[in-house]
Amino acid sequence: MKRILTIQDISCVGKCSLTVALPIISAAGVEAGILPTAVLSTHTAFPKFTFKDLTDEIQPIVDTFSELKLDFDAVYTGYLGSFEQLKLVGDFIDSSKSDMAVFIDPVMADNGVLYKGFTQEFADNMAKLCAKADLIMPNLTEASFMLREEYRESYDEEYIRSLLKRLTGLGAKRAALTGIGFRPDEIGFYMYDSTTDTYSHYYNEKLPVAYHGTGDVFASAVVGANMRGKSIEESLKIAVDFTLEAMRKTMADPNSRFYGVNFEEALPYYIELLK
Ligand code: PXL
Repeated sequence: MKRILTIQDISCVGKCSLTVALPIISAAGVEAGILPTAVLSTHTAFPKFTFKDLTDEIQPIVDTFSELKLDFDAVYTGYLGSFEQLKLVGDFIDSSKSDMAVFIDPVMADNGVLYKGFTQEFADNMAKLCAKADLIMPNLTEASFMLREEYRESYDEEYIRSLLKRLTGLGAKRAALTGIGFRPDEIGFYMYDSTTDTYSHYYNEKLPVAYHGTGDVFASAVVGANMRGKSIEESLKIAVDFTLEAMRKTMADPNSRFYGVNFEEALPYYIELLK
Protein backbone atom coordinates (compact mmCIF):
# COMPACT_ATOMS: atom_id res chain seq x y z
CA MET A 1 0.00 0.00 0.00
CA LYS A 2 1.30 3.44 -0.87
CA ARG A 3 1.65 6.07 1.80
CA ILE A 4 1.41 9.80 1.22
CA LEU A 5 1.72 12.87 3.41
CA THR A 6 -0.75 15.67 2.92
CA ILE A 7 0.10 19.11 4.28
CA GLN A 8 -2.77 21.56 4.70
CA ASP A 9 -5.05 23.04 7.36
CA ILE A 10 -7.79 21.28 9.26
CA SER A 11 -11.04 23.24 9.20
CA CYS A 12 -13.20 21.47 11.80
CA VAL A 13 -16.41 22.07 9.87
CA GLY A 14 -16.57 23.17 6.24
CA LYS A 15 -15.56 20.18 4.11
CA CYS A 16 -12.28 21.39 2.66
CA SER A 17 -8.56 20.63 2.98
CA LEU A 18 -7.85 17.73 5.37
CA THR A 19 -11.47 16.75 6.07
CA VAL A 20 -11.78 16.16 2.31
CA ALA A 21 -8.29 14.81 1.52
CA LEU A 22 -8.32 12.13 4.23
CA PRO A 23 -11.56 10.35 3.25
CA ILE A 24 -10.89 10.58 -0.49
CA ILE A 25 -7.31 9.32 -0.33
CA SER A 26 -8.35 6.59 2.11
CA ALA A 27 -11.18 5.55 -0.23
CA ALA A 28 -8.56 5.18 -2.96
CA GLY A 29 -6.84 2.58 -0.80
CA VAL A 30 -3.87 4.79 -0.04
CA GLU A 31 -2.56 5.58 3.44
CA ALA A 32 -2.79 9.29 4.19
CA GLY A 33 -0.46 10.75 6.78
CA ILE A 34 -1.23 14.34 7.66
CA LEU A 35 0.70 17.43 8.64
CA PRO A 36 -1.85 20.05 9.76
CA THR A 37 -0.70 23.61 9.09
CA ALA A 38 -3.45 25.32 11.11
CA VAL A 39 -6.65 24.48 12.96
CA LEU A 40 -9.70 26.56 12.07
CA SER A 41 -13.22 26.31 13.45
CA THR A 42 -14.54 26.61 9.91
CA HIS A 43 -13.00 27.62 6.59
CA THR A 44 -12.47 31.26 5.77
CA ALA A 45 -15.59 31.61 3.63
CA PHE A 46 -17.73 31.41 6.79
CA PRO A 47 -18.67 34.80 8.31
CA LYS A 48 -16.70 33.86 11.43
CA PHE A 49 -13.78 31.49 12.15
CA THR A 50 -10.99 30.85 14.62
CA PHE A 51 -7.44 30.27 13.31
CA LYS A 52 -4.62 28.65 15.27
CA ASP A 53 -1.39 28.64 13.30
CA LEU A 54 0.67 25.44 13.66
CA THR A 55 3.85 26.57 11.93
CA ASP A 56 5.90 25.89 15.07
CA GLU A 57 4.90 22.22 14.96
CA ILE A 58 6.01 21.56 11.38
CA GLN A 59 9.78 21.18 11.88
CA PRO A 60 9.54 19.03 15.04
CA ILE A 61 7.04 16.74 13.28
CA VAL A 62 9.19 16.48 10.14
CA ASP A 63 12.31 15.83 12.25
CA THR A 64 10.52 13.07 14.12
CA PHE A 65 9.41 11.43 10.86
CA SER A 66 13.02 11.53 9.76
CA GLU A 67 14.33 10.02 13.01
CA LEU A 68 11.70 7.27 12.73
CA LYS A 69 12.75 6.71 9.10
CA LEU A 70 9.19 7.33 7.91
CA ASP A 71 9.18 8.21 4.25
CA PHE A 72 6.38 8.84 1.79
CA ASP A 73 5.57 7.85 -1.79
CA ALA A 74 4.13 11.32 -2.33
CA VAL A 75 3.54 14.63 -0.66
CA TYR A 76 0.42 16.64 -1.46
CA THR A 77 0.18 20.22 -0.27
CA GLY A 78 -2.94 22.39 -0.21
CA TYR A 79 -3.80 25.48 1.82
CA LEU A 80 -0.64 26.82 3.45
CA GLY A 81 -1.02 29.77 5.78
CA SER A 82 2.29 31.65 5.97
CA PHE A 83 5.59 32.44 4.25
CA GLU A 84 7.42 30.37 6.82
CA GLN A 85 5.22 27.38 6.01
CA LEU A 86 6.12 27.69 2.34
CA LYS A 87 9.80 27.58 3.29
CA LEU A 88 9.41 24.65 5.71
CA VAL A 89 7.47 22.64 3.13
CA GLY A 90 10.13 23.41 0.51
CA ASP A 91 12.85 22.21 2.90
CA PHE A 92 10.86 19.04 3.63
CA ILE A 93 10.62 18.28 -0.10
CA ASP A 94 14.35 18.95 -0.59
CA SER A 95 15.29 16.62 2.26
CA SER A 96 12.96 13.78 1.22
CA LYS A 97 13.83 10.78 -0.95
CA SER A 98 14.28 11.83 -4.55
CA ASP A 99 11.52 9.60 -5.94
CA MET A 100 8.80 11.05 -3.68
CA ALA A 101 6.12 12.43 -6.00
CA VAL A 102 5.29 16.08 -5.29
CA PHE A 103 1.73 17.36 -5.87
CA ILE A 104 1.09 21.02 -5.16
CA ASP A 105 -2.33 22.64 -5.19
CA PRO A 106 -1.47 26.33 -4.71
CA VAL A 107 -4.68 27.09 -2.82
CA MET A 108 -5.04 30.85 -2.38
CA ALA A 109 -7.61 32.32 -4.79
CA ASP A 110 -10.63 31.84 -7.04
CA ASN A 111 -12.85 33.86 -9.39
CA GLY A 112 -10.18 36.52 -9.87
CA VAL A 113 -9.62 37.25 -6.17
CA LEU A 114 -7.30 36.06 -3.40
CA TYR A 115 -8.84 34.33 -0.37
CA LYS A 116 -8.80 36.23 2.92
CA GLY A 117 -5.29 36.72 4.28
CA PHE A 118 -3.35 36.16 1.02
CA THR A 119 -1.26 38.70 -0.90
CA GLN A 120 0.57 39.00 -4.23
CA GLU A 121 3.82 38.45 -2.35
CA PHE A 122 2.47 35.15 -1.01
CA ALA A 123 1.59 34.11 -4.58
CA ASP A 124 5.18 34.94 -5.64
CA ASN A 125 6.51 32.67 -2.92
CA MET A 126 3.98 29.93 -3.71
CA ALA A 127 5.27 30.08 -7.31
CA LYS A 128 8.76 29.32 -5.97
CA LEU A 129 7.46 26.29 -4.05
CA CYS A 130 5.66 25.11 -7.20
CA ALA A 131 9.06 24.81 -8.90
CA LYS A 132 9.65 21.64 -6.87
CA ALA A 133 6.48 19.86 -8.06
CA ASP A 134 5.86 16.93 -10.35
CA LEU A 135 2.35 18.30 -10.81
CA ILE A 136 0.78 21.62 -9.87
CA MET A 137 -3.00 22.06 -10.05
CA PRO A 138 -3.86 25.77 -9.94
CA ASN A 139 -7.14 27.26 -11.09
CA LEU A 140 -6.91 30.14 -13.54
CA THR A 141 -6.94 32.77 -10.77
CA GLU A 142 -4.07 31.11 -8.88
CA ALA A 143 -2.09 30.69 -12.10
CA SER A 144 -2.64 34.37 -12.94
CA PHE A 145 -1.39 35.54 -9.54
CA MET A 146 1.67 33.27 -9.70
CA LEU A 147 2.54 34.56 -13.17
CA ARG A 148 1.59 38.17 -12.30
CA GLU A 149 -0.78 38.06 -15.23
CA GLU A 150 -4.10 39.88 -15.26
CA TYR A 151 -6.98 37.44 -14.60
CA ARG A 152 -9.11 36.84 -17.69
CA GLU A 153 -12.62 35.45 -17.66
CA SER A 154 -12.59 34.67 -21.34
CA TYR A 155 -9.70 32.96 -23.05
CA ASP A 156 -8.82 30.73 -25.97
CA GLU A 157 -6.75 27.59 -26.26
CA GLU A 158 -3.64 29.46 -27.31
CA TYR A 159 -3.77 31.58 -24.16
CA ILE A 160 -4.23 28.51 -21.92
CA ARG A 161 -1.29 26.77 -23.61
CA SER A 162 0.91 29.82 -23.13
CA LEU A 163 0.01 30.03 -19.42
CA LEU A 164 0.81 26.33 -18.99
CA LYS A 165 4.21 26.74 -20.65
CA ARG A 166 4.98 29.67 -18.39
CA LEU A 167 3.82 27.73 -15.32
CA THR A 168 6.14 24.83 -16.09
CA GLY A 169 8.78 27.46 -16.85
CA LEU A 170 8.66 28.22 -13.12
CA GLY A 171 10.12 24.73 -12.63
CA ALA A 172 7.23 22.28 -12.17
CA LYS A 173 7.38 19.24 -14.45
CA ARG A 174 3.64 19.33 -15.18
CA ALA A 175 0.97 21.97 -14.76
CA ALA A 176 -2.77 21.25 -14.94
CA LEU A 177 -5.14 24.19 -15.01
CA THR A 178 -8.44 23.30 -13.37
CA GLY A 179 -11.87 24.72 -14.10
CA ILE A 180 -11.12 25.17 -17.80
CA GLY A 181 -13.68 25.05 -20.61
CA PHE A 182 -14.07 26.64 -24.02
CA ARG A 183 -17.82 26.26 -24.25
CA PRO A 184 -20.41 27.40 -21.69
CA ASP A 185 -21.52 23.81 -21.04
CA GLU A 186 -18.12 22.21 -20.38
CA ILE A 187 -15.51 22.26 -17.61
CA GLY A 188 -12.41 20.18 -16.98
CA PHE A 189 -8.62 20.35 -16.98
CA TYR A 190 -5.91 21.38 -19.45
CA MET A 191 -2.41 20.01 -18.74
CA TYR A 192 1.06 20.53 -20.12
CA ASP A 193 3.71 17.90 -19.45
CA SER A 194 7.14 19.44 -19.98
CA THR A 195 8.87 16.06 -19.73
CA THR A 196 7.18 14.90 -22.95
CA ASP A 197 6.29 18.31 -24.40
CA THR A 198 2.64 17.27 -24.69
CA TYR A 199 -0.71 18.80 -23.81
CA SER A 200 -3.80 16.92 -22.69
CA HIS A 201 -7.28 17.98 -21.72
CA TYR A 202 -10.66 16.59 -20.78
CA TYR A 203 -14.02 18.19 -20.07
CA ASN A 204 -17.36 17.08 -18.74
CA GLU A 205 -20.64 18.85 -18.06
CA LYS A 206 -20.52 22.28 -16.43
CA LEU A 207 -23.35 22.65 -13.93
CA PRO A 208 -24.97 26.05 -13.31
CA VAL A 209 -23.68 26.09 -9.71
CA ALA A 210 -20.42 26.65 -7.82
CA TYR A 211 -19.60 25.04 -4.49
CA HIS A 212 -16.83 25.64 -2.01
CA GLY A 213 -14.20 22.91 -1.67
CA THR A 214 -14.42 21.45 -5.17
CA GLY A 215 -10.74 22.24 -5.77
CA ASP A 216 -9.75 20.18 -2.73
CA VAL A 217 -12.01 17.31 -3.83
CA PHE A 218 -10.42 17.44 -7.28
CA ALA A 219 -6.78 17.53 -6.12
CA SER A 220 -7.32 14.77 -3.52
CA ALA A 221 -8.90 12.56 -6.19
CA VAL A 222 -5.91 13.12 -8.50
CA VAL A 223 -3.43 12.14 -5.78
CA GLY A 224 -5.42 9.04 -4.78
CA ALA A 225 -5.81 7.85 -8.37
CA ASN A 226 -2.17 8.41 -9.28
CA MET A 227 -1.02 6.55 -6.17
CA ARG A 228 -3.30 3.69 -7.25
CA GLY A 229 -1.31 3.40 -10.47
CA LYS A 230 -3.30 5.58 -12.86
CA SER A 231 -1.31 7.90 -15.11
CA ILE A 232 -1.39 11.61 -14.28
CA GLU A 233 -3.64 12.23 -17.29
CA GLU A 234 -6.06 9.46 -16.33
CA SER A 235 -6.02 10.65 -12.70
CA LEU A 236 -6.99 14.17 -13.78
CA LYS A 237 -9.82 12.75 -15.88
CA ILE A 238 -11.09 10.65 -12.95
CA ALA A 239 -10.98 13.76 -10.76
CA VAL A 240 -13.10 15.72 -13.27
CA ASP A 241 -15.76 12.98 -13.34
CA PHE A 242 -15.73 12.46 -9.58
CA THR A 243 -15.97 16.19 -8.80
CA LEU A 244 -18.91 16.50 -11.20
CA GLU A 245 -20.66 13.56 -9.52
CA ALA A 246 -20.09 15.17 -6.08
CA MET A 247 -21.65 18.39 -7.39
CA ARG A 248 -24.61 16.47 -8.86
CA LYS A 249 -25.20 14.79 -5.49
CA THR A 250 -25.10 18.19 -3.79
CA MET A 251 -27.60 19.65 -6.25
CA ALA A 252 -29.91 16.68 -5.73
CA ASP A 253 -29.87 17.03 -1.92
CA PRO A 254 -32.64 19.37 -0.77
CA ASN A 255 -30.81 19.70 2.56
CA SER A 256 -27.33 20.30 1.16
CA ARG A 257 -25.23 22.65 3.23
CA PHE A 258 -24.06 25.99 1.90
CA TYR A 259 -20.38 25.40 2.65
CA GLY A 260 -19.26 22.30 0.74
CA VAL A 261 -20.04 19.47 -1.67
CA ASN A 262 -21.61 16.06 -0.90
CA PHE A 263 -18.42 14.29 -2.02
CA GLU A 264 -19.21 11.51 0.51
CA GLU A 265 -22.13 10.33 -1.61
CA ALA A 266 -19.91 10.20 -4.70
CA LEU A 267 -17.16 8.07 -3.10
CA PRO A 268 -18.60 4.74 -4.38
CA TYR A 269 -18.44 6.20 -7.90
CA TYR A 270 -14.80 7.28 -7.34
CA ILE A 271 -13.90 3.77 -6.20
CA GLU A 272 -15.61 2.43 -9.35
CA LEU A 273 -13.55 4.82 -11.52
CA LEU A 274 -10.35 3.50 -9.93
CA LYS A 275 -11.04 -0.11 -10.99
O1 PXL B 1 -10.84 25.01 -0.08
C1 PXL B 1 -9.69 25.75 0.08
C2 PXL B 1 -9.51 26.21 1.50
C3 PXL B 1 -8.80 25.44 2.37
N1 PXL B 1 -8.63 25.80 3.66
C4 PXL B 1 -9.16 26.94 4.15
C5 PXL B 1 -9.90 27.77 3.30
C6 PXL B 1 -10.06 27.41 1.94
C7 PXL B 1 -10.78 28.30 1.04
O2 PXL B 1 -11.35 29.29 1.39
O3 PXL B 1 -10.45 28.88 3.79
C8 PXL B 1 -8.96 27.32 5.57
